[in-house]
Amino acid sequence: MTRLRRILPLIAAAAVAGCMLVTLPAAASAEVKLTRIDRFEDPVQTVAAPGPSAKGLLFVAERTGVVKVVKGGETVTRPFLDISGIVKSTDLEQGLLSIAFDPRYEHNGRLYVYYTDSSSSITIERYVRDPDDPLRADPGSAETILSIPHPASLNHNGGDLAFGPDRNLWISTGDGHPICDPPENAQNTGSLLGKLLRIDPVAHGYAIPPDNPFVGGPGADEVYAYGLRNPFRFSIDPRNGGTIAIGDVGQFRWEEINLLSLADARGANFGWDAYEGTVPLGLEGPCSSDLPTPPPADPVFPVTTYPHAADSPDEFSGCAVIGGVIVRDRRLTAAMRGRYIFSDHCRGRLRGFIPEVDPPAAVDEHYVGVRVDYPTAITTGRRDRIFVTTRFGAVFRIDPAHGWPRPDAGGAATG
Ligand SMILES: [Ca+2]
Ligand SMILES: [Ca+2]
Ligand SMILES: [Ca+2]
Repeated sequence: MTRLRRILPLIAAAAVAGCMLVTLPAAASAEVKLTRIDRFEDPVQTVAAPGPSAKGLLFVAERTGVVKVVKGGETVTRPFLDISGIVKSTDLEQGLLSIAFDPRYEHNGRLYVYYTDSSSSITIERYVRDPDDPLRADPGSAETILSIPHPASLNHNGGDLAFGPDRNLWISTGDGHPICDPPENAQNTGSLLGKLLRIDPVAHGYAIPPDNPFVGGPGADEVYAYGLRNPFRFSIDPRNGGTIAIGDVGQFRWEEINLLSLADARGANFGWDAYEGTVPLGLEGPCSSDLPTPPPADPVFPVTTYPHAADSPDEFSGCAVIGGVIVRDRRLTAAMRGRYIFSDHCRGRLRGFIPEVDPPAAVDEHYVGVRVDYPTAITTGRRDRIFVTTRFGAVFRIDPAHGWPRPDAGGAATG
């Protein structure tokens, strides 16, 4: 999200002007509406934890390093976890960026946090729930799982965390530089920057899944896919063996969504920095002193891209893609279910397409009728509810626009 360097002053100025917190109502034709859960301080992600002990709980990560829990619609005053003392700063793209709960959370109480530490390294750390209090993590349980030195601390820190249906922990990292990736981290399979990583957290530290693509040969064993610029948000839909969708933030021209089955993503090269979107990056302008990147032999191009500057008011455009999720909430209309929805940090309109993986394609892409101000994440919680987290505080749930249950919702009892 390099352009946040330019965007944030604009955001700050607009906030001063008092015009930041307006959320437009759903359009008359919208199939969904937004229900506000609560307000938080610079929230980055909203997730649920599995298991009976976390039933009815919603966890909201704030960029300062605080994780709050919402119970029964009320935000609990005492934080679930507070690591603000070790999160170095929230300048530009730093801070606590993501959290993920272990699929076996009910039994092991483990959760993982992704943040930038006092030396600006990308840090993945594990905490354990307080055995006597499901509304609190034990701050003394911290264990660093992975630390990745980061050369340009303010930009391209990634990063997202998610467990896949394989029960491994998937991690997205930025390329480590504001523009043009001068060290060619993204194309270097020996670097952990500009990557999709896949590790198996064990009792202490992590193991390498033996079927990771670079095990037994050149390339870091943690790497599952490469050629990413700043994959700020990705998600894994568990159906059919797993589908991964990665929103990779572009440089000056193109934002992109990449979509693949987990099997096809193995060893995939998403193209950066030979390509921005589907366009060769070239060595003009600010990249004129960069080294040329040989075009990858077999790059995986995005299923959809959108430009920074739109030629028409109806065209999707923006500054930094916010990758989302495939809709599975059975309360929503048949037209919404199975659709992948995403947004843009600056424009905030939610957009969706039908994801196809064989071959990868984005079909029937259009707006879904709602927008928010400065989204930071679109995530799936319990019962497949979808949450939209926004920069200036509001967290929303996506609900049916016309009441519930809908006649075509099927399986209404799941709600
Ligand atoms: Ca470069
Ligand atoms: Ca290797
Ligand atoms: Ca790409």
